Amino acid sequence: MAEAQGKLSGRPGICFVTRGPGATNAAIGVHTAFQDSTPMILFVGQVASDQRDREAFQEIDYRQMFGPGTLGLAKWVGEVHSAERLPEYISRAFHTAMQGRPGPVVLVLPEDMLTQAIAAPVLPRVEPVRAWPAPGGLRDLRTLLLAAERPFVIAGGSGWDAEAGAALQRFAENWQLPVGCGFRFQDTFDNRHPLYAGDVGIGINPKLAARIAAADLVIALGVRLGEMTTGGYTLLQAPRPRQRLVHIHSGPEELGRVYAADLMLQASMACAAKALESIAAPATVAWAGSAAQAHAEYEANQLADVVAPLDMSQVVKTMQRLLPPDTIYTNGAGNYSGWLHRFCRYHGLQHHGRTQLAPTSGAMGYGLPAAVAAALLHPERMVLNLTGDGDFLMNGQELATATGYGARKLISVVVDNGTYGTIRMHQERDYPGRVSGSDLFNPDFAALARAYGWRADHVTQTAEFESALARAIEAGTPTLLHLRLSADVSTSRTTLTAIRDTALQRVANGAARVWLWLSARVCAQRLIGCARPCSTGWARTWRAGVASMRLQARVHWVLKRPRAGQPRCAWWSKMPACHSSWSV
Ligand SMILES: Cc1ncc(C[n+]2csc(CCOP(=O)(O)OP(=O)(O)O)c2C)c(N)n1
Ligand SMILES: [Mg+2]
Repeated sequence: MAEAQGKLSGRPGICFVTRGPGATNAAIGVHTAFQDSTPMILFVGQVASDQRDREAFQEIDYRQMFGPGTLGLAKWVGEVHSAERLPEYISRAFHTAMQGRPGPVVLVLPEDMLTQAIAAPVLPRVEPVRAWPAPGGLRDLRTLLLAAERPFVIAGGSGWDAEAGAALQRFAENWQLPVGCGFRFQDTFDNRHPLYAGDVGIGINPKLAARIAAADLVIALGVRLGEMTTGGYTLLQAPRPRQRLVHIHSGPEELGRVYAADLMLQASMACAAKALESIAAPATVAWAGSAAQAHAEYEANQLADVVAPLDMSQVVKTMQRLLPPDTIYTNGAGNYSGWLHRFCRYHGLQHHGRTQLAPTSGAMGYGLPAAVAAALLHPERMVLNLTGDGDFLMNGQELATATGYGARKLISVVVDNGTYGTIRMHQERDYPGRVSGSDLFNPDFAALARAYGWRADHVTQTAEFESALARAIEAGTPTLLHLRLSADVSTSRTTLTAIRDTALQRVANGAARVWLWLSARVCAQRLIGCARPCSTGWARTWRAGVASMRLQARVHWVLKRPRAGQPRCAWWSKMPACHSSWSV
């Protein structure tokens, strides 16, 4: 919830937890804030100073646990030993959380320090110091743009405000640049704008992926260029992409961290876009028309085959049709989120601020608490949480928080497919037909929600969704919609059956190849009258070679038993044991 508040407000969300189990419980939120560059401060209790290092009750060394910042949890961990210095530490925590690349800070509060009475000064409200891009860098960027033929902008990350969102749009318009949004930062650029090309994340539109791969200049604006935004570092090859790369980011430590960009500019996003819109554009650009084509491909990707009885693309489109434009959408992790990413059109920061709360860390359980936080922070706005069944079960108890604190315009749509569908998808793809631990044994989510004081409805067919959602909006009280979806409907593009069939085909093809190879060798060996079935050219490594020999000899032995008196290939059995997957 604190992370979501940080995302929505741009100022640190505040979270207080007890020591030990409280801190470990909060770790997933800290990690989420780190990967999303969200300002957040976690205050953690600590054992009294005179008990330290005894592994006293619930004691943990939080500097070891959460720090240092380079390891990917907290940006900074401070431990306050004197109550007199609390203002200094808290002021630093706010500055650190908001400045440079925003992120989470952990402040540790030993028990004895908490009861001291002090007369420390109250420090002024912290406003983050912001960095503008260097003017020389802007000139270089202009030169790169003028030399480009197929430029592309990927925008996202944190630290934006409404003005910066509007400035980004003007920059794109001035230069007619196609713009994609980084993974789970889809609200950075208005998805309805004719220059919008789509989201650059999991399940990316293949045409968009091809466009980025074929670009000759990529301007990464605010995004970290992580694994999800770069298609596993393939759209932009690490460390030296094929495309020319301009990387603009608020954290100097992110610049050059993975990519050797052609131009790197350190700037806060609130300033960067305003600087970019001041770069003078020529009357015409070499790539005129390509942005319109990119947008047409985005629109074409909005079309999908009809799925019966429950069509998730229609569910998302119905949501957008019925819900007000400033609705905040939240989700966690799971294949279900793919429908939201593909079909929800976020409106751009200049219109309603952030409207997408979603973890780039892929933390399941994020969406519901984020939605509760959003509903309490913005009681005038609708908040819609789309969640998987596995995802919901991670933090479903937050229904009580919503009820207890009087959230109203809050809807949670649970996509119940009875499985950790993402994991099942991977199982079918790599080990077809071998399902392991991915089934879920779900409650009646609607009944569960009613027990928490929520309204609830079941939906099993596309046609039922619209009226159920309309009732939820009308009700003005938290409502859970329990959607039952066939587990076979794996993603917005394919089914489990198709994934399994393809994988089985691959396995069959592989087996056929091995069989042909073995048969060919056996035939060759018969032809040349060789007693040894295994001679040369087998596998590259010793272990694989040993394994293939054993396999070949075994198959030979089973299928082509040698004639009496003829020496059988027994020497292979003297080979050392082999532990490769080829073992037979
Ligand atoms: C806290 C956490 N645990 C585990 C994972 C790994 N994981 C990613 S998606 C997923 C399954 C999601 O299941 P569900 O919410 O039912 O969505 P579905 O894929 O079925 O649509 C899992 C286990 C994760 N991302 N986060
Ligand atoms: Mg599921």
